[in-house]
Amino acid sequence: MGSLGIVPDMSERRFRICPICEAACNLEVKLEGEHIIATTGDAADTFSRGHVCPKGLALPELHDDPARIRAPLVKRGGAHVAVSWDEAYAAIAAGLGGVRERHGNAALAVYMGNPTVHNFGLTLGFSEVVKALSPGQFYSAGSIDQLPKNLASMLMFGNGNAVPVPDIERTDCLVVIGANPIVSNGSLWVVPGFRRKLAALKARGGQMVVVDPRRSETAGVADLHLAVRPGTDAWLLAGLCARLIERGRRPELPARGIELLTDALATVRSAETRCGLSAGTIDALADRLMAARRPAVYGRVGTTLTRFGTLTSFLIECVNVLTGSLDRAGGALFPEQAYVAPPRRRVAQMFGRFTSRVRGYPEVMGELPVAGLAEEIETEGTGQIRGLVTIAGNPAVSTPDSDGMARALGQLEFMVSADIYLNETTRHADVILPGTSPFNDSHYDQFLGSMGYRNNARYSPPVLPLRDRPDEWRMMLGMAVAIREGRPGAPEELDAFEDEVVVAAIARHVGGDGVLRGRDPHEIFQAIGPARGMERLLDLGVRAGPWGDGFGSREGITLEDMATSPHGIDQGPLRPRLAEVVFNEDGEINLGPDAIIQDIERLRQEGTSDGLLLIGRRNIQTNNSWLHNLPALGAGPRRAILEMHVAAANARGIADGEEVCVASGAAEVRATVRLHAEGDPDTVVLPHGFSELSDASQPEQRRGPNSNRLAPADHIDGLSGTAALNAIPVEVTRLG
Ligand SMILES: Nc1nc2c(c(=O)[nH]1)N[C@H]1C(S)=C(S)[C@@H](COP(=O)(O)OP(=O)(O)OC[C@H]3O[C@@H](n4cnc5c(=O)[nH]c(N)nc54)[C@H](O)[C@@H]3O)O[C@H]1N2
Ligand SMILES: Nc1nc2c(c(=O)[nH]1)N[C@H]1C(S)=C(S)[C@@H](COP(=O)(O)OP(=O)(O)OC[C@H]3O[C@@H](n4cnc5c(=O)[nH]c(N)nc54)[C@H](O)[C@@H]3O)O[C@H]1N2
Ligand code: SF4
Ligand SMILES: [Mo]
Repeated sequence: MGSLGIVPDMSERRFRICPICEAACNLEVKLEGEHIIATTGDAADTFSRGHVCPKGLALPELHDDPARIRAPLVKRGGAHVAVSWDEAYAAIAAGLGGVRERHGNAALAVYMGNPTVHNFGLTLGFSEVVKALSPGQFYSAGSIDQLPKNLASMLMFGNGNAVPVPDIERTDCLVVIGANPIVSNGSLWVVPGFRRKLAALKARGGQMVVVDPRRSETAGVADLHLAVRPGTDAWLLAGLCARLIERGRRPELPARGIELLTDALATVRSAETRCGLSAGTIDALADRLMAARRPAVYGRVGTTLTRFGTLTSFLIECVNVLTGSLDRAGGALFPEQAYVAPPRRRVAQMFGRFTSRVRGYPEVMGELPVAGLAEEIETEGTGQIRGLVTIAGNPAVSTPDSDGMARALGQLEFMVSADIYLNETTRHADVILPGTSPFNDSHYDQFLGSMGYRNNARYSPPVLPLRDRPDEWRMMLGMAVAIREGRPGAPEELDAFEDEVVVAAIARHVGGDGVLRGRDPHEIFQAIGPARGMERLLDLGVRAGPWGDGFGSREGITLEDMATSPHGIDQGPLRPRLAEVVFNEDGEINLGPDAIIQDIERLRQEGTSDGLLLIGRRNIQTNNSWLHNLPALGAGPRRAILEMHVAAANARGIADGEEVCVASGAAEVRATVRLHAEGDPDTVVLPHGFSELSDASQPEQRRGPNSNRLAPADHIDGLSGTAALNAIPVEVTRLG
C-alpha cells in the first residue's frame, strides 16, 4: 500500500483502456520514445481479452491529429486565438460572472456530453464546476440517450442507476431489442467482443432473438429477427408481458403492483399488432421465452430514443421479472465495480421535483431534457438562458432540431466549451478549454464500471506524461476556482482546493454507512498520501469499495494493486444482489408505479402513422459526431447515406444511388439513397453525427446530412422528455 499520483508508466509494454465507446477494451500501446506507433488489443486482458475495433486502432491518429485543440482559445473579432491559461480563466470568470451579475444564476446552464462519462477526472472535476457555478439548469447527453432507462429503473427499483445487464456467459436465450452490439460494441452493457461471446452462447445451444426494424449486423446473425415497426416496441412488450401473466407467470422476487400492471396492459392488448408483428408471432416469442431456462432481455437506443422510451424500458425489465430472470445467474443482473462514490443521502424518486421553464418538462435525476434547451435560450423572460458551459459535447449535431440549437447557441451572451475540436458547437464558444489526448491521462471507468458482463477492476496510468498544461481534472478545478473567485487561481490555491475536495469526500465516506464508517478522517487522508490528481479520490473509492482493503480493516485491493495489474483484476461472474440496489422503502420492486400506468393510457391513445419512419444507425468507423475526421476512420465508402427499402423506393420512383430530399416536420436534408430488400419496408435509415458546415476546416469525412435537423424538438418520450430521435415521420422524394 502506498500513495499514488499520476506517475506515467515507463515500462516497455504500456496499456490503456480505450475511452471511446462502452466496450472499454484494453489496448497495448507500442511506442518509440514518446512517439506512439500503434495500438493493438490486449490479448491478456482479463476482461476485454484482446478485443479491439478500428476506432481503438486509430487512437494514435487522434493523439497526433494537428486539428486537435492543444491550447486554450478565446474568441476575438469572430476568430478563435490561442491564449495563456490565465487569460482563458480570466475570460471565463468575467464572462460567466457577467451573465450572473446581469441575470442571476437562473440564466446559466451546463451541458455535459458523452465523452465525459469515459473520463473520470473530467466527470469529477466538472461536478466542482457545477458547484461553483450553481447554474439554473443542468443538461446532458443522457436526454438524447439512456435517461428513459434511468427513469424506468427509478420507478421500478427506486434507483435510477440500477440497470441490469444480460449474463451473456450463462444465458441460453438472449433477446436484443433496438441495439446493434456487433457495431456499437454494446451500451449500458460493457461487453467487448460481443461476437465471440455470441458464438460461445450458440455453441452451448443458446439462441439470440433480435427485434429491430432494420436487418442490422446483429439481426443478421440472430436465430430470429423480428422486423418491428419503429417506435412501437411498447405494444410488442405489452403483448408479451400480458401473455406471460396469462400463462401464470408471477414475479418470484419481492414485488408489488402486478395487478395494476395487468389491468393496464389489458387496455392496450387488442392493439398490440401495431408493432407490425402478428399475434401469432408474439405468441411464438412468448413460447420461446417460457421454454428457455434463463432468458435475458436487453434494450438500447432503438428503445430509449422513442416516444415511449421509458415505458418500453420498464416493460423490458417486466419481462425479465416475469421470466424469473432478473437478478438470477444467466438472466439479467446488476454488476458491481471497484470504486464507490462518496455516499449521499438516498433519494428514491428523483423525478418531477421541478420542471423546465418553457415547456414544463419534468426533471429526471436533476437534469432537464436537452430537447428543450434551444427554447430555454430563445424564449424571453425570467430564467432565460444566456450563459452556457458545454463539456465534451456537440449538441449542435447530436440533439433534435439542430437548426434551432445552432441558432440558439449563436444568441448566448457567453459560452464556454471544454473540447478537443473546433466544431459545430464549439465554434459558438467565447472560450474553449482544450481536452487532452487519451494517452496523456489516466483512466478509470466510473460509469461503465457497474455495467460489465463480468465484475472486474481495471485502471490505466497515463501512457505518456502531460507537459506544460493541466490534465482535465485540474483544468476543471481551475475553472471552478475562476468562477468562485472571479479571477484565475494561483497554483497553491488549486492545490488547496484539491485537498478540500479530497477531505470532503473522506468526510462523506466516514459519515456514511460503508466500510469506512466512523474511521478517523485524518488517518485516511494521510494514508492516501500527498500526490496531486484525481487518483486520490479514486484510491479512496476503491479502498472503500466492495473489493477494497478498507484502509487496513480487511484483505483487499488498493488503486496501486489495480495500477500494477495492467490486464485488470477479474472479480468473477455477476452475482445476484437485488437487495443492495433496490432503494424503494419496502425493499420491493414496483411493477405498477402511477407514472407507468398513466403512460400505458397514453400508449392506448397514441395514433398510428402509416408513412415512412426515420431511424438511425451506427458504423464501426464512427463515434457519434467526432472521430471520423481521422484518416484511418474516414477511409472507405461514404457512410452518411439513406437506406431505403426497394418497395418504398419503387412506390416513389426512386432508384438506387439517386439524390433525394428527406423532409420532416422540422427540416429537409439532401441524401444519397442506397436500396435494399430487408426488414420493415417503411423504415428509412440515416446515421447521425455528420456535419453540414461548409467551413473548409471540416474534413470531408465528417461531411454529410445532419440527420438531427429532421428531428422535431417536441418529438420526445412523454415521461422523461428524452428526444425521440428514432421513428420520425418523414417523406422522401426524388430531387429534380
Ligand atoms: N461504432 C460506433 N459505436 C458506438 C457509437 C457510435 O457512434 N459508433 N456510439 C456509442 C454510444 S454513445 C451509444 S449510446 C451506443 C448505442 O448502442 P446501440 O443501442 O447498440 O446503438 P445502435 O447501433 O444505434 O443500435 C440501435 C438499433 O436500434 C434499431 N432501432 C431504431 N429504432 C428502433 C425501434 O423503434 N425499435 C427497435 N426495436 N429498434 C430500433 C436500429 O436499427 C439499430 O440497429 O453505441 C456506442 N458505440
Ligand atoms: N439521430 C440520432 N442522434 C443521436 C443518437 C442516435 O442514435 N441517433 N445517439 C445519441 C447518443 S446515444 C449520444 S451519447 C449523443 C452524443 O451527444 P454529444 O455528447 O453531445 O456529442 P458527441 O458527438 O459525442 O460529441 C462529443 C464531443 O466531445 C469532444 N471530446 C471527445 N473527447 C474529449 C475529451 O477527452 N475531452 C473533452 N473535453 N472533449 C472531448 C468531441 O470533440 C465532441 O465535440 O448523440 C445522440 N444523438
Ligand atoms: S470497441 Fe473500439 S472504440 Fe470501443 S472500446 Fe473497444 S477499441 Fe475502443
Ligand atoms: Mo450514447
